[in-house]
Amino acid sequence: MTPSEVAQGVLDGRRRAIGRAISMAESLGPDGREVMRLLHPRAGRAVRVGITGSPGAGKSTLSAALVRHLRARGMSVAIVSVDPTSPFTNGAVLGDRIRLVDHFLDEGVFIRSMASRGHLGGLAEATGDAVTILDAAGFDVVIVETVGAGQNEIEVQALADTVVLVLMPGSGDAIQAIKAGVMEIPDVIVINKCDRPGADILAGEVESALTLVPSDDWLPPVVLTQALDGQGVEQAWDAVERHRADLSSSGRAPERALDGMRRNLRSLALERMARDLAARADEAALDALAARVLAREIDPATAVDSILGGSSPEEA
Ligand SMILES: Nc1nc2c(ncn2[C@@H]2O[C@H](COP(=O)(O)OP(=O)(O)O)[C@@H](O)[C@H]2O)c(=O)[nH]1
Ligand SMILES: [Mg+2]
Repeated sequence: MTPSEVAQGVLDGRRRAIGRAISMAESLGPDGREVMRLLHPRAGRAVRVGITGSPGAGKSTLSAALVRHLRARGMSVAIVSVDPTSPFTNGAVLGDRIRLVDHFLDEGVFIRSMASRGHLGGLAEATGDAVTILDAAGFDVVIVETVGAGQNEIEVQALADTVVLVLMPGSGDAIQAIKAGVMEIPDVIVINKCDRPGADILAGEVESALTLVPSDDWLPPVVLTQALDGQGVEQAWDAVERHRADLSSSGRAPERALDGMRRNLRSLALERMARDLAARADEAALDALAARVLAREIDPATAVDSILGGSSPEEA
C-alpha cells in the first residue's frame, strides 16, 4: 500500500490501514512522514485524554474501565499505551479481556501498545503520530497511557486535552512532588484502589497539597475509584468532561494548546537530534576519544566538539 492509500484507509476507519499507518509512523521513515503529512490536517476532532501515573497505580485498568463506560454510551475509544510495565498485549487479565473485544467483537475499540520500541528512540514522535492517526480515523475518544513525568520524554500535555494523574494509597512521593512544584499539575486526579486502606487519607493529603499550588482558575478535582470493578469510573469521566467544558468556557484552551505544542516540538527536535547523532556515531572514533580523555590528553568538552562537529580534536 502506498502512503496515500494508507492515509485514505485511515480516514475510512479501516483497521488494517490504521495499524499499518502506526507501524509506518513508528519506523520514522519517509513513508510514515508522508502518511502524517496527509493525516495531520484531518485530525482534531477526538477527545484526547492522557492517563499518567507510576507503574502499578492502575492506569491500564482505569483505561479499560473507561472503555467499558464510554462504549456503553455509544462512543468509540482508542488507547495508545506507552507503559512498558503493562503492555495491553501481554499478561494482564483485563488486558486480555479488552484484547478479545478489540480483535473479535468490537469495531469501536482499538488498542495499540507502543512499549516495544522504547529502546529504539523516537517514542515521543511515534506516540504523537499514533494519536493523530486514531483521531483522523474518527475515534471519539483517544486515551494515551504513559508512566509519570520524568520517566519518559512524552509531552502528554501536548497530546491530550485533559491529563488524568492516577495515584494509589501509598503514593506519598506524588504529594511531595506536587508540594515541591516539580510535578506538572494534572487536570484531574484519580485515587485508585480505594478498596485499600489509606485512600481517604491520601485524598485529603492531595487536596491540601493542591491548595499550596498557585492555580489559575481550574482546581483539579480528586476522584476516588476502584478501577478493577468500575466504581467511581463514571465520576472520573464526568471530571474529564467538566475540565473540557471549563477549558472552552474560560477561553484557556488555545493558550494551553499552544504551550503544549511548543514543548512538544522542542522535545521532538531533541529526539530527532539524538537519533541523528546515534545514527552517525562512529564507535571506533568514540573509543579513541574516550581513551584520550582518560589519558588527559584532551578534556571532555573538546571531545564533544569533535563528536558533534566531526572534526578531530587537533582541528577543533
Ligand atoms: N485492589 C485493587 N487493585 C487494582 C485496582 N485497579 C487496578 N488494580 C490492580 O493493580 C495492578 C496494576 O494495575 P495496572 O492497571 O496494570 O497499572 P498500571 O501499571 O498503572 O497500568 C493490577 O494487578 C490490577 O489488577 C483497584 O481498584 N483495586
Ligand atoms: Mg499500564
